[in-house]
Amino acid sequence: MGTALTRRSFLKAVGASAAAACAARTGRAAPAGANRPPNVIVILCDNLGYGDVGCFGNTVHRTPHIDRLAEEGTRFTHFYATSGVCTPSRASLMTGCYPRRVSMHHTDTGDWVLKPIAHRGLSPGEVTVAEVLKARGYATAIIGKWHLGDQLRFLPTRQGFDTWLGIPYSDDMTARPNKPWPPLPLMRNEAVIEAPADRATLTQRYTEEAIRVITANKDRPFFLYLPHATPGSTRSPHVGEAFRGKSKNGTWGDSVEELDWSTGEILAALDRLGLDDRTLILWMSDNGAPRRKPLQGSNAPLAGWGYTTDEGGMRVPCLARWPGRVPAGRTCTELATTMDLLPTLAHLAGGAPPEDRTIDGHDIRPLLFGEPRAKSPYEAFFYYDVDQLQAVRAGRWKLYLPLAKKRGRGRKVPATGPGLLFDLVADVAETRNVAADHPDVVARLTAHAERARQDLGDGAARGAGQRPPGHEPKPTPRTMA
Ligand SMILES: [Ca+2]
Repeated sequence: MGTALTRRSFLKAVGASAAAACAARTGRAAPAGANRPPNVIVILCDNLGYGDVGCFGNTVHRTPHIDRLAEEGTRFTHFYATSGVCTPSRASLMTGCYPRRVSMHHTDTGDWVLKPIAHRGLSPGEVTVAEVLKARGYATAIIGKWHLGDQLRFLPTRQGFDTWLGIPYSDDMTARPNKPWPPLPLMRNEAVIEAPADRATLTQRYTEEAIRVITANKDRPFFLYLPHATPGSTRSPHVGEAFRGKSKNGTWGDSVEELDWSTGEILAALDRLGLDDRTLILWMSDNGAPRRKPLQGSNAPLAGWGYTTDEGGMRVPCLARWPGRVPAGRTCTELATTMDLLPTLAHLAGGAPPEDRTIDGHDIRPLLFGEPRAKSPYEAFFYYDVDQLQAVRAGRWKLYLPLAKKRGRGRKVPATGPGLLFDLVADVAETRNVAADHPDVVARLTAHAERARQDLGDGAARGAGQRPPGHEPKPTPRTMA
């Protein structure tokens, strides 16, 4: 209860100042856009790999609209999701914290992602980026996949979002033998409006809804979180009829090209409504492309696949566009992460992240705005596979830790010795282990890892800085009324 009370007082405090700011805005006619906090659109693709779009080197998928974000904005080439899979990755984007900090690194049964009718959810006591922005007077909407708890009290409508159209978990979690799961529910706020959801039409309907939300809120700041269903977790992505069979890379390529179309529709709407120069678009993926036979997605030139702590599993493509504010045609090679969204957007909205708790992310406005000599605020970044700390990065170096029992499908590392050290700048594909040449670097990164173990925990050992998850003792399925 203590956490929830603190959260309420935080929201009350920032809400009061936002209300005052609103009154000041409406009381006097200011020039359009002057000092107005930006609209924010976060487009999150699901399982789309580092090498899946043209502006990150893909030569097969046609992605002119996403590439336009790079031409008119900044590419972040050392940008990380905090996990190789959905639930923990999204928990970080929402809270600005490592998954273990908010205990969303695994489910009650030790699975990596939440399944339907889950006991666990993101604690209602956590403060989401939607709540921070709502308290600053933003309209807030989520269109797409939530995956932070499917029980009523864990839904996005209870975590700062005014409206929701989308699915509560992954699109491959459908009714099946031996699982008492309901038909895949499409939700409008807290009601199921379609089950099973017609997955092939989701990207198109999400896009239409996004344009409705943008249009309805064109005169006030809005936060639109658009976590797409695709390419997603199904063996063959569900694609709209207009895009099926149109790419040169099967349904995976079709879905990437449909996502590109969607991005183009949103850009056209912003242009039509005159919102270009007051809208920040952040485009990214929640984790790398998983390994499939035959091959589908691409994490090139990074090594490894989604669902692991390899670079290809957790380093994702990221683009930022805000004409006049975010430099156009620039590449940022500094380390940044999805945890930076909450603190950065809080400051852009004239607020601040919650101060009564640890937030792992940083305000990266200097990187976003391309300030000369701006550096990554990260001393170190930690790679967890479910509950196990497997690697640490500091500056250009990544150390895969020696582990007696390494879990998951990632890179094999000797159980003893210093671990494997790679220079991610000079050796992007991690082909040369240079641990023997740099014992000082190994020692420094090993010390960082030890601090993470104390603070965030490792395996069954709880970290001193972990906060509890939400728990629903009697979970129910989301079904049609
Ligand atoms: Ca995912």
